Amino acid sequence: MDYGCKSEKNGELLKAEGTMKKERTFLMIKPEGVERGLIGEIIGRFERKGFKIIALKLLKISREVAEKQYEEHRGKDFFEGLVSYMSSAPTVSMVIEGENAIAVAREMAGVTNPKLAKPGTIRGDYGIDVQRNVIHASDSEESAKREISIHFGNLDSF
Ligand code: IDP
Ligand code: MG
Repeated sequence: MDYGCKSEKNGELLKAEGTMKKERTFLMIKPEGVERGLIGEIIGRFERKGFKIIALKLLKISREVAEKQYEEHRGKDFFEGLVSYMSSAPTVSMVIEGENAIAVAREMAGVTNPKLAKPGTIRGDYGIDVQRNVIHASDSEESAKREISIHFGNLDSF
């Protein structure tokens, strides 16, 4: 069965067409999303899509937490700017749960560069530039597990 949610970037995550898998993923509304009053709009999109919010918090994260979050990018030219930016002002972190949550949330976020992201995606609709692209969404099961644990610890009983 084809659920029609394949895309070039996330196709591999959804290649098991017809397999609906209940998952959790980690999302973060970046500082400019909070600053511009987009919290409700963004959370609303995930609620209307049918995802359940498992955990939610608004806070300014430390530089250390931002570095852990983006560990895979350490050494790249944008790393310093990215971790400084992400720890510069409040963000909203959340864990959502639902069918194929990881890949579907990535689809809803859109591709990294807002100029290339499709209209109707969060980045396509609200992103400013590649750093200020409004939202972070985990890119795999492994990342989701790791990122949930960095920001919320053990949520297994929730
Ligand atoms: P993703 O957020 O779509 O998974 P990644 O390549 O994992 O994209 O990059 C993580 C974050 O780092 C991006 O969301 C963006 O904020 C920032 N970033 C990525 N590439 C660049 C760049 O070339 N310049 C500035 N920031 C970048
Ligand atoms: Mg990434």
